[in-house]
Amino acid sequence: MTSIPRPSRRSLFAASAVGALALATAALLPSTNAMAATGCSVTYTTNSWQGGFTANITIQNLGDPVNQWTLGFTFPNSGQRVDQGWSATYQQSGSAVTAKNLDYNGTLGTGASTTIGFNGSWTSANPNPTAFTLNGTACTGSVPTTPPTTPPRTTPPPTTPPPTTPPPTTAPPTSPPPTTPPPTGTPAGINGQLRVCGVNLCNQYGKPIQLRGMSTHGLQWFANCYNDASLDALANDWQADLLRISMYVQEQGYETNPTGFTNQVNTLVDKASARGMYALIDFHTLTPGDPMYNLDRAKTFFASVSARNAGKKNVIYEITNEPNGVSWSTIKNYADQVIPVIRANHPEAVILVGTRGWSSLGISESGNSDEIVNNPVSASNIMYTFHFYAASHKDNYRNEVQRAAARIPLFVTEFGTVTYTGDGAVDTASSTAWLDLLDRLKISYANWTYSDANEGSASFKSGTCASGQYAGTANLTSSGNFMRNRIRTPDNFPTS
Ligand code: IDC
Repeated sequence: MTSIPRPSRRSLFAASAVGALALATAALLPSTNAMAATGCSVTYTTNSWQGGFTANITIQNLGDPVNQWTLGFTFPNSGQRVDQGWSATYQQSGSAVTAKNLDYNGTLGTGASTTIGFNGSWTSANPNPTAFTLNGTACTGSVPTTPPTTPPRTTPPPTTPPPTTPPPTTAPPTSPPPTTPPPTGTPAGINGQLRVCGVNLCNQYGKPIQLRGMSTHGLQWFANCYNDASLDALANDWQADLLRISMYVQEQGYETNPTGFTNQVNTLVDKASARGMYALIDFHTLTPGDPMYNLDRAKTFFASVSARNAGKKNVIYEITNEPNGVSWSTIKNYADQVIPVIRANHPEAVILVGTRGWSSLGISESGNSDEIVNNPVSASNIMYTFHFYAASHKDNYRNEVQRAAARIPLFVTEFGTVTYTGDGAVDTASSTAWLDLLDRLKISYANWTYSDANEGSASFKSGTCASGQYAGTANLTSSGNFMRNRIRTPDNFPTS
């Protein structure tokens, strides 16, 4: 998304020149670009904190259909700024802001709406703008009492006359691209929207389930391992329920190209969704271990991906991978700030919170789960993460996981069959003991890694991703063989 230049004489001039050009062009374009007198209706909601905010803007076209649009509004306070936007290209001159459609959301039929948003900053106060224009027409329209002309996505047209009350469908998708439901019979198709129930993860029927799947390696290094062929193999040959999408923040990751990595994550969410897998979005912090170092990046990233994926039932958010060298109260403080950013856009999604000592529930830094039980994150529908490497972490870790699992909801978002270095031989006895325990407790897991990295934890032999041959066992490492055998056994998800 465009970064916004600070106002100057030059940018003011440039912006008004562009505005004048747009007006002149509109007069020459077909009538589909003109707004009818009834105009538009805009809903602008914000989630604000000291100095910053996230804004979501739903634009409804109440006039003739358009195939491109520009929304205009003015901030009431001079210290308010757009910093990073999504689903539109933003420009700001002084207090005046315009947001222009992107390719995929330019077309708005009569009654159709679209949602865009941005992260902003403020200095003295943060009142919402109240007057909006769409293609120059004031948005004074009220929301029509009839449902939008686009049909609700899941309900086929009724054969009997429609009831007089609007159908009790879910809210219209808040962000593009349009969400298609996961395919029938797939893990996401069967289980639908997940919810934390007590210490378990429950499916749409309120029954505890366990998801079993794989984690990507760092997207910045192994992008060539994540494509239609590899994800077909994961969904169909491995029968995996879950893809964890590991987006490193440092080490040449997100911080070097926020837009590029955000898009890469969204593309993989779509590929997992199309195959009926759950998509776990991992904000892969590691070094530095203090999640607060990445707080602003986390807010920006999660505001964007949660708005973009809000219509999906198969998306889970992991807000920090492995905090280390910091207290539980620091992690909790981070969680208390990041969770509301996601909830503002995607209220029903399950959110996963990392724990102290590289997500060891504190054990690797001489603590235990009591610190979480005594001071839990103040949000519902969340789970705590636990990570282990089977050749390094054994009985004392297993005992604490068993103890913690009775008291707090756990999700193993990452584990290895090898040592914590990510390399070495598979410890089959310890890996088996771990997975038997997780199966018994119905704790979901993702294995590190579904990649061809040259290290013992990788599932594929080096060079596999270049060859494009993922299905079957020919290119698997020992770890890959072990994990494929564990994951592809039947799930038997409850369906009522
Ligand atoms: C490791 C990778 C390795 C890479 C390194 C870089 O396997 O190829 O060079 O990260 O930081 C974790 C981390 C995970 C580690 C993994 C293995 O979440 O990023 O991946 N590990 O060391 N925690 C415990 C182990």
